[in-house]
Amino acid sequence: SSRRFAVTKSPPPHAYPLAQLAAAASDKDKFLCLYPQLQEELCEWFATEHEMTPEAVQWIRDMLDYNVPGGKLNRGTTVLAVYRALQQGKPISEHEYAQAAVLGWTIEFLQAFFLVADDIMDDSQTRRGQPCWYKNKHVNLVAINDSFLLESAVFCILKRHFGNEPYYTELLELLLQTTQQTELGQLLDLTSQPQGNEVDLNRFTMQRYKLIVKYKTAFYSFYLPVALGMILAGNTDEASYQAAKEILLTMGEYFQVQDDYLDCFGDPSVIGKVGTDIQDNKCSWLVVQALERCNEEQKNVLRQNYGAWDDQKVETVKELYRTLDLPNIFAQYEEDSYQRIQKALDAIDLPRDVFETLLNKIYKRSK
Ligand code: DMA
Ligand code: MG
Ligand code: MG
Ligand code: MG
Repeated sequence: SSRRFAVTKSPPPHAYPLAQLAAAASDKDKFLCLYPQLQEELCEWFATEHEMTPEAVQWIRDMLDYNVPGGKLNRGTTVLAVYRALQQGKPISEHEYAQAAVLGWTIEFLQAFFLVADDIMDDSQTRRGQPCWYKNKHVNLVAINDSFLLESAVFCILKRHFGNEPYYTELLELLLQTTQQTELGQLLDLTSQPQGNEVDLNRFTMQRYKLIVKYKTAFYSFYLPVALGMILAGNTDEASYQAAKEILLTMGEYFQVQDDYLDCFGDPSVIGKVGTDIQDNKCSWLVVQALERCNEEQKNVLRQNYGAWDDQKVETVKELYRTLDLPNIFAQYEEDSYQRIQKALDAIDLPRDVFETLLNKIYKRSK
């Protein structure tokens, strides 16, 4: 209608690197082909439309390189895999690959936003084998604003590459909703213990745990990439989104249980980060499991040692976990989850290989 006006007009995207895409051997390589273009487009946009100085543009360029492309890229490449699976053999043009990759990058930018902020809130030291962004002397709390910029970049990319598509609003609303769900999850995670008081072990229940991880991890890590791929492939059947969501949230829970296990028992040189869950007083899967198996004396050990930045106390908690056989309990949980998810897959009529590939990427992961 005549009341609508464009608040911002995105210039059209640069030409996609089609020859490079055609030559790339793997999905991951195809995916990586698009990153330099997205970085360039953002920097150009900030410089021309928003008058950013060369110094500010350089800051953003470096900040993106530091925080966006260095992860496993599982979430982003899943969009490609889902999109391909839903074509059911129909050949995909390099242009369509490029579009799917760009959409995948929106999740990687969103993830970078969550991680930069998460590391500040969790008092973490390292991420992806390097100091957390905020730990750099020249960055410090500028990282808070950088995390906001990473989030807003998601929506610049989306508008520029999908703004004219009929399904733009669906993509936009899904990304907005998922961002909010993740932030709510972070709230539950960060407030699972009241600040400054003695540790209240009664709050570490499986019920609370499941709610935290559904919101802070499962929506954005598992449902989002698959749902974006489905929207891009033109799936408009609401029931199939519901069916996918149910199974993907289960996978997301399993993934966060692994993250919690690795936080305590993983090899920092492999997972690229040093664990902080015990120090941070987190409602981790391990502490919930421990409490279900503790006698009163062991409960007291937890009460006196959990939630402190004290290496000796942290070691005492880890020892208790070993005494309670948690590494084996975890291995059993991992096996059970795998079987449970496989079974749920028998009942779904979406392309099974999408979910299987996802599941096999995370099953028994060490990072
Ligand atoms: C992960 O929580 C959730 C988000 C939204 C980043 P976490 O703090 O356990 O993640 P990590 O172990 O990677 O710091
Ligand atoms: Mg963290
Ligand atoms: Mg956290
Ligand atoms: Mg963790």
